[in-house]
Amino acid sequence: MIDLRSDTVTHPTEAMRRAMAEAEVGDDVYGEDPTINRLQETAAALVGKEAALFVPTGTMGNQIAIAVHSRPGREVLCEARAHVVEHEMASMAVVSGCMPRPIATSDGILTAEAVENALRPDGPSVTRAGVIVVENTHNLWSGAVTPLRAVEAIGALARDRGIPMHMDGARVFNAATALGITADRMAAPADSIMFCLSKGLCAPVGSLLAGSRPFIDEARRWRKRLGGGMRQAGVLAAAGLVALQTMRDRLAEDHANARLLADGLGELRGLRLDIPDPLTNMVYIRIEGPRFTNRKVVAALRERGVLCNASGEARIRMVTHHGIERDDVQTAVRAMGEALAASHAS
Ligand code: TLP
Repeated sequence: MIDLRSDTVTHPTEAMRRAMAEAEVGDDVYGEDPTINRLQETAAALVGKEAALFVPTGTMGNQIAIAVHSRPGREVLCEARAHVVEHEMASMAVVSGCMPRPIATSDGILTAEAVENALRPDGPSVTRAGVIVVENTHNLWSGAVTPLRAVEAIGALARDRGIPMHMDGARVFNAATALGITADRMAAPADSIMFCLSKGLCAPVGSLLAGSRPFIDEARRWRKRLGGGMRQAGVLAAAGLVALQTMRDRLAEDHANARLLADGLGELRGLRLDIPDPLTNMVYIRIEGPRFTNRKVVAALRERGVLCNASGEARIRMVTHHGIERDDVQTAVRAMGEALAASHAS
């Protein structure tokens, strides 16, 4: 099977498995797991923050950030298709008592101007802003990259208004790779950043939340509150360290393959690419014509050995990652041509 459903389907490498087997461990609730401590220090340095916290998932990292930065009765300003709105099970409402203020864009790139327009002057019947969340890369916008300048402008606005800014950097290394900059520059304007080890970096489990030391001290309490206090999880952190050391440099291959995929799909009739020239590792397409549904095409692709996800808004998402080679991309494009023909015939 050529599995293009997500970069989350990647498996740990041999080096990760060896590191996991040999990891030194301790009880991390007591702060005594040396491998986790090393991962946290490494992660903090990579994104240029004082401290970092190992969390089981990106969702938990984002939601802890919202809980620490905001408070009940406040708004979370974010792009309208942000993961914190679309895929985190209404956590911001359930866990933090916040509601989203989704900001619609035409390309997934949040600008300071758009955020400023969404901020309302304070008054007796106005809900206050609790935190601004910038997602980079932006999953539901074909892995769009918010340019550094835009992130810096939002950061300046946030500071000016005294509103914390969090970056959902699940794929921040993809963003940094696409822009040819380091992740610490991308993270600098944000008060906190979450990034995932278990996507394009191929670790089996885990994400990091990074920020100032007082922020991380509070985040650690929230992690425990949510049941995320892990014990000898150094076995997982060991894979994460290998992921950070060995897997960042190859993300450009995934981007090149996504571009190849977009180019191939772009030549087929019966579909439209959301963004014809993706910058990172995601391609979103829409199936054209009333006779096709994205689910039907996804099922026809599965029969041909290609897995991808039907997404909302009648779209299909395809994600490139470690283990997907150029040949697989070409096979997937051929399969899509056949799937469209088969869906048309049925
Ligand atoms: N994204 C997953 C699904 O939840 C959609 C995927 O397959 O892409 N932020 C962003 C931008 C994400 O894309 C994801 C996961 C998360 C946060 C949450 O990470 P996890 O899955 O570790 O909770």
